[in-house]
Amino acid sequence: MTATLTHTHHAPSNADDSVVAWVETIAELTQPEKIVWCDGSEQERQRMLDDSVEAGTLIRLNPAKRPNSYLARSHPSDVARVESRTFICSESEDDAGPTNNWAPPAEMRATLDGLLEGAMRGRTMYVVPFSMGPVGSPLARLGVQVTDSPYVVISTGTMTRMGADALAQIGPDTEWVPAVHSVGAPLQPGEEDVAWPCNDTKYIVHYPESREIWSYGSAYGGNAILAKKAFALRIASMIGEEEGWLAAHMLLVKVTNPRGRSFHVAAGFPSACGKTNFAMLRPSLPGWKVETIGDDIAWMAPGPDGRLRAINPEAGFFGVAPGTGYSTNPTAVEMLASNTIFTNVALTDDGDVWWEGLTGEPPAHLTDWQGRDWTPDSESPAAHPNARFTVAADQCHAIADTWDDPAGVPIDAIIFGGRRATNVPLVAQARDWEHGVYMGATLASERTAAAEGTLGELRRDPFAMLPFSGTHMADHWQHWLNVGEQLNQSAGAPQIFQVNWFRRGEDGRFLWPGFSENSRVLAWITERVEGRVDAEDSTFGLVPKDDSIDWAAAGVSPEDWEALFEIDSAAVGAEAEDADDFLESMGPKVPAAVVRQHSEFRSRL
Ligand code: OXD
Ligand code: MN
Repeated sequence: MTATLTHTHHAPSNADDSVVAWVETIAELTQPEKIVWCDGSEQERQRMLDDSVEAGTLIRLNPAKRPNSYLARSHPSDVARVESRTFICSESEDDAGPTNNWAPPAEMRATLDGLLEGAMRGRTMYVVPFSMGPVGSPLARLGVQVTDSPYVVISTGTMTRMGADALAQIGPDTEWVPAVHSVGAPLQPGEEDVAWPCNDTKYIVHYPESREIWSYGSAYGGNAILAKKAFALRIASMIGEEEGWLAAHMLLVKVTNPRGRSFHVAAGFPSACGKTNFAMLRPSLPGWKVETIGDDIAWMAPGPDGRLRAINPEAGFFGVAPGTGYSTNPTAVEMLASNTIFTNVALTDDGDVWWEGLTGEPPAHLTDWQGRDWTPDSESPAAHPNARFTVAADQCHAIADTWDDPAGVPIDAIIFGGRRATNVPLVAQARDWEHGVYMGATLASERTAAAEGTLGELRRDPFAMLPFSGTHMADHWQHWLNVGEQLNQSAGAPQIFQVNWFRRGEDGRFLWPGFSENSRVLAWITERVEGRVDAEDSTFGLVPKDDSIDWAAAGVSPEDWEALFEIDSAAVGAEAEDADDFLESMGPKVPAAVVRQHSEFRSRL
């Protein structure tokens, strides 16, 4: 046992004792062959990439086509976040609430100790310090992940500010989040490794009181890159509720109108509803500019001036590849031209990558995400529907100059959206903050491939945080109401809106073209913020009036434009009843303000 511990003597001399002691405890439990402290340097990254190619975890893509880029193929059983194996183990079950899996923390600790005992045998344990948010920003938070997956180290190196600078921020009095990760596949002496080690048993566990994360059995995305969903959303939502700020599953953009005035907008959509496409929107509207700040997570805190200021705590994009193409998101396609890790996309015969939606025509032959021959006649898609790209934020040429401003950006508008074939209008503005919180609380969307479950099924996804809230969902709503009270309307507190790009006609056609045409809706939103255009009240909120959106220029017919706002009282009524059940299922903590907004919604019907 002590043999493993000698390795921690290689801890950087400035590593805080609290980190060193924790690393030793985890090493004692998991018994790695060696321990490596990551410094985040280019050389370290290149060495790990080269080693991963040698080990078969990564395939080097053709450097003439895709310089410095790699393909990973996961185990076919390890392809998405596993919400059914994700736990919030608060002392009291009520603090996790009805939307989270819960187990008594002592019981869970015993289970995980059993699984993790010797789990890293034969492997290297990497110590990965990281900062969420610009290093040293007052809004940033620190964490340290240990992991036995080089793929996870490489990914965390892209998705966070990882390495020596982050470690140097941790002193004796610094709070930092410890995150333990093992793929759960120890190697016996002489045993050959596999390309994607993982375990059929999976746990992604959060302890709110001690702010710890423990993950076992998966190397995929949010299950394993713990800085992202586990820290920046689940643990951060707990910290935010205590400290008075918001951890939101939201993209961030800077929008500049033809008069040169800029706005910052945060937008929350459930997973795989096009957040990255929206974050990199190329406006069809002449003279407008949209620049990217983040595509997945926003941390937002009320400032002393009564405005809400936001940072993107991440440093890269872990986006869904299928559906990212020249016609839907040319900025992303250009961003992925080099320095990218792809996971579960298809390989072309000349060593490049392809996925459904990248181009109109698929190549005549590919190797699919599982390494099998593929032709356009094949029955299954060439790329897994949840295939991903991992790329640094500064690869995006639409990145805003303020994207890593340590002070954050002031938010002018907050948008909620989902994938809704029916009922929900193209856009509606909340009458006030409380109404906006109601919009967020009752948000629903059709299920996508980013998580397990039946595709297309409608599910409530309040604040797009259903899989990501570390607290009782109703407490989360109350917290939003509380934060709203600290904001100052006259100083420019954000207005709240709801959008739906996905409404379909009776024939199943999308009624709105989406993508670059969404700039028309975004422009309307900023004009509402400025008070330049009128709106009219409707069941869902304030909707555009007098053709203040030029829908004809977007190629939409007058009938379709009307259908985008149509209210089928029977269908909306049925949905309101479903919302009754949903609010009921949240239990007695549902804020009175949300109940009041719901009955107001019903009475307007
Ligand atoms: C993501 C998700 O990966 O929401 O961003 O699933
Ligand atoms: Mn997400």
